[in-house]
Amino acid sequence: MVEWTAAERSAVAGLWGKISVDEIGPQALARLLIVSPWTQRHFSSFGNLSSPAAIMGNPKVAAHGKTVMGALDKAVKNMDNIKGAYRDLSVMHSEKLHVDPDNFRLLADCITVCVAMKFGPSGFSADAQEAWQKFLTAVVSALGRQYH
Ligand code: HEG
Repeated sequence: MVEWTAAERSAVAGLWGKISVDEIGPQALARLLIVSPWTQRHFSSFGNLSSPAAIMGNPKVAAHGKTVMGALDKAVKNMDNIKGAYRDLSVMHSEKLHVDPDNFRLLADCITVCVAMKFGPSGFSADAQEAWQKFLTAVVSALGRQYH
């Protein structure tokens, strides 16, 4: 189980309270599909992903980005049992969707980049980044659990 300091808990909760899932979710998923194009293979039913502009303007990418980002709320609310909170999601990604677990880390990094661009040096201090990346690492690990 991950241990959290009071400062880390408050940094994660504070950042999460400021994040718009509807803004950052679509940006982060679009960024993943552009920066790591092999991830597009999971989204062949989403229509046009032929260029960065197409990906950023694709409504199915935007909708799924909101779904994925919205799922982080469960981890924020269960910081002491993120593995338990994501048990079913891990099984689904492993056994049904066959997503390579390396891709969870890549998406987490895209989320961090988008959060950093949004809040800048004052809102996303090094302290806040430390707590946030620790949080996302726990999320990535929990999602990867079914693969271990
Ligand atoms: Mg996944 C579905 C969360 C990374 C590919 N993902 C979902 C769903 C959630 C979710 C909540 C909907 C579950 C449901 O319908 O019951 N995904 C989620 C998180 C993260 C993640 C929290 C990492 C932070 N997903 C991820 C990555 C890929 C991927 C990296 C592929 C590169 N997810 C994927 C696909 C689906 C979901 C293909 C099904 C989409 C659909 O058919 O609508």
